[in-house]
Amino acid sequence: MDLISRRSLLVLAGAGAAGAAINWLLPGSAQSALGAGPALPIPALIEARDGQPVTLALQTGRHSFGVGPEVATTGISSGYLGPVVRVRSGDTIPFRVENRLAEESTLHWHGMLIPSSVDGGPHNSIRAGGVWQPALAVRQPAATLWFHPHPHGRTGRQVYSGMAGMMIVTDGADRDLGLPNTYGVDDLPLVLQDKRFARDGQLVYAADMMTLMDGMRGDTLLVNGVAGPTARVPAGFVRLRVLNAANARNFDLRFSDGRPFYVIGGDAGLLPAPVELTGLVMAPAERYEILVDFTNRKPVDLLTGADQHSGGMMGMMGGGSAAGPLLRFQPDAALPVAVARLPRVLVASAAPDAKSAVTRRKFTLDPVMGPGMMGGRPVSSESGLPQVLSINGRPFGMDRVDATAKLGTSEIWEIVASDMAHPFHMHGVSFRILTKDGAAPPAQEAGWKDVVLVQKRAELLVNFTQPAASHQPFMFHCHILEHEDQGMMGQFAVV
Ligand SMILES: [Cu+2]
Repeated sequence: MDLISRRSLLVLAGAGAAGAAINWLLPGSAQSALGAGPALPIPALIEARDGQPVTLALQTGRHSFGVGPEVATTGISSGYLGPVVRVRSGDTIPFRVENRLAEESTLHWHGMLIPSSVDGGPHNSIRAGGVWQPALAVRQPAATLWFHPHPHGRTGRQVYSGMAGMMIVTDGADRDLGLPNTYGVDDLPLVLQDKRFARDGQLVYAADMMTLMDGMRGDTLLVNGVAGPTARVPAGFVRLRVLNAANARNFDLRFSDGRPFYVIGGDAGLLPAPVELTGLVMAPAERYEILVDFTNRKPVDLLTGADQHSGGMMGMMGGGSAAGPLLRFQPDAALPVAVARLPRVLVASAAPDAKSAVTRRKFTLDPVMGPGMMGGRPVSSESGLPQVLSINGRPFGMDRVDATAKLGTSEIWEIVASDMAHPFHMHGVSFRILTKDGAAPPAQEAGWKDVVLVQKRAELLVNFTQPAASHQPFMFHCHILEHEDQGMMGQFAVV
């Protein structure tokens, strides 16, 4: 299949997206040249257009991960994972989310700056068989975002079984920067995950206490839902939109030949200039856009080291996060090179002004201390999980608002992690990292973000631009999903 005919298969909003299963597209037919693994699957692209409905279906399915038989999974308009939805800043997209599961769910738009009424958190529950129709007004700069279920107490299990998709925001200005932007050719989504499989090939989600405390981790590394794929790429600069969609593990990325790569964007948008690195740690839910130079036409593997932050909580666990290759890149001289030089300047951004903050708050991410912690804690009726984790000593309470910010202001939020590193996320906002463990953040984390890996302490300058009524507040939580489900989550209103 050539590139033209493949692109013509891209699913357009309002047409083929009306709830039909979206088939994955494969990047070229001669994929297996050097890599032994399968071709990197490229999710179908939905080009959303102002006012045109986009349907996404939460559904069960079957999927082959490339390491065993086809097994039971879930997906979003797909047997596993979901499409990439590309939206334009300034447009308003009427989404139709169909919950075809046999249980309650939600669909949270992670990183979107939208009011809490359409955020897709636990307060936007969709009953089994139900439909939710939020209109999303896209008013934010170009960025790589994502969407996943966020039901009270069941997020870990639902995301693990396969429901996650990428959202790309374009704003017009990003097209003039000289960045690779041909989807599936030199602009590739990479959804990183780790899974555990039983002997019969079924996905294992172990809800025992040991797993819950360290987070659900696996020994099989996946990219876009398959193990050990190969991506055919042009022999020039290629843009990788990397999403850590794992439940709990941090990825420690580098290339097998040690080549440098260039971070051009973080969670919430592009950086002022490319940041040259040879290694990059990505916490759960973080996104980075990176440019990689394949001009030398040599195949190279993207690797991850072991998760240095695994096994910390109460010292109970012994790790269990595999190191190894994620995928192989095979440069192909037959593919057109659109970008042969590294752009020097990207998007101007002012330094964060800590003096603009109207107040300061402190949140400590912690186990609930006290006797009986492993036995006698209250059990969530939704998840059946003991609520043993907390923020400021209080497990998540759906009816309790933990902070109220004033719309249009900024605050400094100090986040403290006493026991292990926690990836901290806030809904409905972007923030700047002022300090991480007492120092300025590294350049790749100095832009606008919505997730920060807190090892000991971080100070964030948070912009509250979206309204959230107290009966329907935004969430702030640890993005180790088993921690979230066990109570390491709070709620804030913006009024
Ligand atoms: Cu955590």
